[in-house]
Amino acid sequence: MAGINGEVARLLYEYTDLLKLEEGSPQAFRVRAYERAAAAVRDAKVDVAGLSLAELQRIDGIGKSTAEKILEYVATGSMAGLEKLRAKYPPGFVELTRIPGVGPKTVLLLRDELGIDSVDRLRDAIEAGSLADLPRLGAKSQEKIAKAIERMGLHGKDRRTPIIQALGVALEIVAHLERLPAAKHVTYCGSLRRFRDTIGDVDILVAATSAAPVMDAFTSMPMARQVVAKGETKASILTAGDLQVDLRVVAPSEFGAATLYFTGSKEHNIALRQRAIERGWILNEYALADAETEEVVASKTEKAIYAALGLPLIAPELREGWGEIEAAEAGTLPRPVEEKDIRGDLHVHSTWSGDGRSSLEDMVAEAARRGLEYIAITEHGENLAINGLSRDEVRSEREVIAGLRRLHPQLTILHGAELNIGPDGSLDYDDEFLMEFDFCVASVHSAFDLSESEQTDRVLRAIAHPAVNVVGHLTGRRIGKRPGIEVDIEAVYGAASDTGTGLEINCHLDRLDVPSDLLRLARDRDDVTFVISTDSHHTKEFGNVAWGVRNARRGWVAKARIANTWPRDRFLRWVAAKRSR
Ligand code: DGT
Ligand code: CA
Ligand code: CA
Ligand code: ZN
Repeated sequence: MAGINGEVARLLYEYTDLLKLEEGSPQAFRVRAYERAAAAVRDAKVDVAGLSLAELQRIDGIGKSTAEKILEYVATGSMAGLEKLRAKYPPGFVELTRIPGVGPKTVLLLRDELGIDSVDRLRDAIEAGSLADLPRLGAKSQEKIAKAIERMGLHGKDRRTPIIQALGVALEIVAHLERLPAAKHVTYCGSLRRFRDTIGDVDILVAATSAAPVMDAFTSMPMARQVVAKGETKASILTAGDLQVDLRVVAPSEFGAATLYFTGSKEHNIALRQRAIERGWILNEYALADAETEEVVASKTEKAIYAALGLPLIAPELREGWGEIEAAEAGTLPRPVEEKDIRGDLHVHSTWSGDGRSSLEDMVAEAARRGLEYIAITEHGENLAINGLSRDEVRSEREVIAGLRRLHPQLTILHGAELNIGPDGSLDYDDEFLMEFDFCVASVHSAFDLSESEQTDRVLRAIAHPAVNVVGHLTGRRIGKRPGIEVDIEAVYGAASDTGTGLEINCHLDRLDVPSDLLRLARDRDDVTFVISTDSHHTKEFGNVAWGVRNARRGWVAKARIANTWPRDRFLRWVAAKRSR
């Protein structure tokens, strides 16, 4: 959806994060109110830009103070309340709060007692041993913090933006520019199109019959807080969230060459240019052309350029210089999975789970409407405090599902559960009860700071259980917020293969878990089976399947290895095989 909702939601989320510091607790009433408001704006069906104070407040979740902030943003391009908190809690300081095990109170203590206002300074202080004097931080917590910093890989200067934020910005800009009559094609390129987890800056490419109106529309967008540069066909802006966006306008006939060039990666481009040179051609952002006569060989589409270079179209997600050109040439690139290949969704919640937001009836109806052939309803297991289902609730839901099967005869509905893998690898309920489910996902939701061998052991123990068909979001990471657990990935792949257990590729944009770099480590093993699941908590989250598909492509996972691309019968045989072990 075009408009400013994404940008406003992001600012409100940022405001929420800073409020947590201000209030000293993530549970404070105001924090939770703004969090709800941010979600309401993100999910709103209308563009909030055109609404009055009263209309805004009519949206469920938006109160008066949020409505005022939105109006202020529309009128002035900023929110004074947010600016105030930003000044009080600068980015380096906020980064400190993202270190697992370091809560708002500790961060304030570090600042007030030791003047620590960035991760780099904290690292120095730990090395110098100066944390030892603090009353509330023992040697053990110091060690824990030091390890967490190392695992997060935070470096002050090269801060990158999580893909969930960058993609939101990019999609809004693309929609905004697509409305211009002069714009023939609009796309985002760069690391975002390659689907990296984190993004340095957003690159937007427009093919237009005339550049000026595109340039003007771009630099005058409400989200453009600052215009960094503006020429005839190139411009850069900073958004209110401090993300840089580069724009490039080209002629429609150059669009293929330009997309290829600006998608990168640099390594991939260099390898392609080398291939061009070997053929007596040059490849740049305008065209693939003869080096001497300058006659254009190909330029309109990426596909035509690859074809001229003797290659099939290589999916953007693979263009990292990791051997994709050699594999394409040898015909060994994985057959890329596409959204239309996905026949089932195997991780679905409803309001039966404490954190579900659409009813079971609505979730099932939406799955049927989307043409899925099978789904697994997987509410949280009882060990997940407030969100899990008791045994009685599980039995009651089973009866409701029996009714829904009659209502949707085309859809195979598995009654499943998302079990919690305990610190020791134990699961919810008991073995007999677990085998009454049709299908189980098991996921880590706790104890993120165990050692690698402890994490590996708990995951392997879950994999060994006959009721566990799939391990959900393997590492538990939240991109930019929480590093994942560390596991011996070879051991996990080995055990998954031995037992016929699948590994989930979770589609949430802030998870993308299994991460693509770990997926790639399995690129030569066709004995490991994956599933792409949305982990939906709301009907509109089924659409996230597109992100899981792209993460799978980036991880070199061939379609054939993804169980929910299989026809229903084959898929059900695979499910049954594990449960009868
Ligand atoms: P990022 O922004 O750090 O997440 O990563 P990218 O890949 O988006 O990098 P960016 O924004 O600097 O440039 C976008 C693309 O433009 C890049 O992937 C390839 C192309 N490009 C940029 N600079 C060069 C260059 O010096 N040589 C070549 N061959 N390509 C370049
Ligand atoms: Ca970029
Ligand atoms: Ca750039
Ligand atoms: Zn879940």
